Amino acid sequence: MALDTPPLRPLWDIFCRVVDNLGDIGVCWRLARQLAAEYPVRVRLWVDAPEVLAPLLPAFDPALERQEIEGVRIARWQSPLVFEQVADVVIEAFACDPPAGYLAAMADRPRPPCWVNLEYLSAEPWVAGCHGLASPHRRLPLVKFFFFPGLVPGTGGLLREQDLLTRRDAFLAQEGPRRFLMELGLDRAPDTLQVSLFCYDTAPVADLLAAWREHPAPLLCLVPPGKPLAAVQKLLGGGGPWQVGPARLVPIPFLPQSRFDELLWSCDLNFVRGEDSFVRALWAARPLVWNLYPQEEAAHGAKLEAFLDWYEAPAPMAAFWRAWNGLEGNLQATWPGFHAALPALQDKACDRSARLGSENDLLTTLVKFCESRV
Ligand code: TRH
Repeated sequence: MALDTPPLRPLWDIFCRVVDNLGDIGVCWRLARQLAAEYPVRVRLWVDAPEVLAPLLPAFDPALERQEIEGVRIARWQSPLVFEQVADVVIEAFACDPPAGYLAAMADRPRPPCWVNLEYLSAEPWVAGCHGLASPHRRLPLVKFFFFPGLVPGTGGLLREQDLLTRRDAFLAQEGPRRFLMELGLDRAPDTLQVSLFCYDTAPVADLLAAWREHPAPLLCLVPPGKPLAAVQKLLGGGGPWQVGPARLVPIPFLPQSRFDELLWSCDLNFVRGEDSFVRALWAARPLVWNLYPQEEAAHGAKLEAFLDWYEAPAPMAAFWRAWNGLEGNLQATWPGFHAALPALQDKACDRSARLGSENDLLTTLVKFCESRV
């Protein structure tokens, strides 16, 4: 008797090209693992430089060309690409151009896959008008759809695991911040402002330290490796920890992506950058400072202003953010006003996280979008 073989679950392919830093693979891995964990689909993640994943995902073995972790089949995107079959849904992250051979195989399918270009996050008003637009391929019988993450209805939403906010609240309710610091061999006096500093080396860290030197109360600043630590070392020399007036700056190890949220949940103020850490800081419901990925002619300025508008940021926050991104003003002069606004910004952060949490997350939107197009 032929056993009823269950129908194969749909196959999703995610293509990721590592441009620089960690955000391309950071976003793609977060998307892939949530998709595999929460939806009845098979997930393959094709990465041109998979070794970049290793610090974010300790289980990853850079020596293997293919491996499966947390239900995601991770493969090196070689050229030419070796693939057994074309997926039902193809996610092209950040316009990374999937291989020509793969596109041709997509076109050969009786029903071409749903092909989505996952765009960078922006709060700019034009995003909602472009979200979901179709772009026919110039040569092949294929259509690519533009999918824009966003903060408002009518966009693709933000990546958010189903249990994220519950885990956050449980962490806070169970002394998580204290345990997190203890695991780092640290503790903090009750009136200490605890800060995480994840930024680019173009950020005006010297001005920040000058402001903190004059600060009237203790600060504890946790400095991840890479560009943030390099920026501090360039100014202070040596390997740290350092004491700058009342501010103690402590280098911390790079955390697996699955634990990065705990850093943000444990701090009173988070300096974040790029895209993925920025979104995680929004979910952390803590005051935040965003160091945007630098773009020519300060194009990142429009992205910053659009977000400040959406956030209804008070003037001291807007002034500090503009100075932190080299757009206008003196950072040292804007720190006292920004610091004084932190209690109100804590309430604002909770309100914005709750508002975003009431919207569909990005995967809910993306799966619905694709299901109606396969
Ligand atoms: O590293 P980034 O600057 O990546 C950037 C941005 O994504 C930008 O939009 C993109 O254009 C550019 O890459 C090419 O910042 P981002 O986006 O915050 O990514 C950092 C990732 O690293 C994020 O997934 C969080 C993770 N991370 C950890 O997992 N552990 C850590 O200890 C730290 C500091 C970061």
